[in-house]
Amino acid sequence: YIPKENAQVYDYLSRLLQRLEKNKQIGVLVVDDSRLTRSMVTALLRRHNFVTYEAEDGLEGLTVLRQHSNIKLVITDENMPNMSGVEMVAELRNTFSKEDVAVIGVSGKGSSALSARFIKSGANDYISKPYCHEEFFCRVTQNIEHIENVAAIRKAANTDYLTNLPNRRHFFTRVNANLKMAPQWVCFAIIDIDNFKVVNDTYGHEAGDHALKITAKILSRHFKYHYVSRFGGEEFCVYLSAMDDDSATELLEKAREEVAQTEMRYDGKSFKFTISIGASAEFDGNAEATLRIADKNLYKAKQSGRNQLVF
Ligand code: GH3
Ligand code: MG
Ligand code: MG
Ligand code: MG
Repeated sequence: YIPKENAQVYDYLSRLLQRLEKNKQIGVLVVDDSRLTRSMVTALLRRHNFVTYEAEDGLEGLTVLRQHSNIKLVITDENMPNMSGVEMVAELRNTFSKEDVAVIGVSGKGSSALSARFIKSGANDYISKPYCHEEFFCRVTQNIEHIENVAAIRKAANTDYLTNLPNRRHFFTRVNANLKMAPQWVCFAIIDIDNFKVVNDTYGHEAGDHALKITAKILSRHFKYHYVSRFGGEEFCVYLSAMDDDSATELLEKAREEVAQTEMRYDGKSFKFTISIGASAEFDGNAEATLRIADKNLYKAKQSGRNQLVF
């Protein structure tokens, strides 16, 4: 039993400890031409477990930022030789969005015009000197949490909740990015579980869900060098690249065989099922056309008795 007041303290402390644990993975870059200021600010940050980096002007700041992908926050002064803080923020925003790297501009006492310039050039926040440690850490934590929340939302928007595979949206984003590099050979394979309705009807929806997760794992293993996603329902889609028709056929057949041989176990029950695959490597720059052919081939596979690949 923990008394109510103690429970609140306990809750606060455990959140604080979690935060400090997470901070060990997070890089913070301090950009300032004064060595004394840099070492004071980084010492403060290290007390909260952050990994710290330093740069003495905007130009060096950009270089250090590009070298370390763990940097999620930049705290910058304005007046520095070579490149000012505001100039550096404007420049880094060409590469890093506000959701990837947060920037806090440090402005002098009563200099609200500078605070506004920081925000306009792309800083997430500003802090005015002199500041107390409590305000400093409130702003640092708030900005870090903003970055983390956006990353979590992005991941959720791109991931299928049941199987943890990339979802259809992410599939097309990735495929389109890859197609921009003009690959020589491109193949899409649509995979559909056979008579899956029977699995649900016979063993229950939960057993069906479990079987979908197992199938996703098998497919991820077979297509680990390619790109597999859950397209919806009991349907998956694979984007194969950097191969040829024969090796793609072999790979797809192996995946089909393993699913057919796998004993799905759930809640004391055990069952098996098969998959049908429609694939196509007829690609003339239009991915949708290739997918349409793959889909037609899937239909043919179903028509010809299921548990087979039509390429
Ligand atoms: P076919 O061989 O022609 O593909 O037959 P089928 O029964 O697999 O196809 P149909 O499209 O008739 O049924 C698909 C079934 O997949 C119906 C639906 O309940 C089930 N299903 C779709 N998504 C999920 C899911 O997330 N979990 C579970 N348990 N079942 C799902
Ligand atoms: Mg200065
Ligand atoms: Mg099906
Ligand atoms: Mg289906």
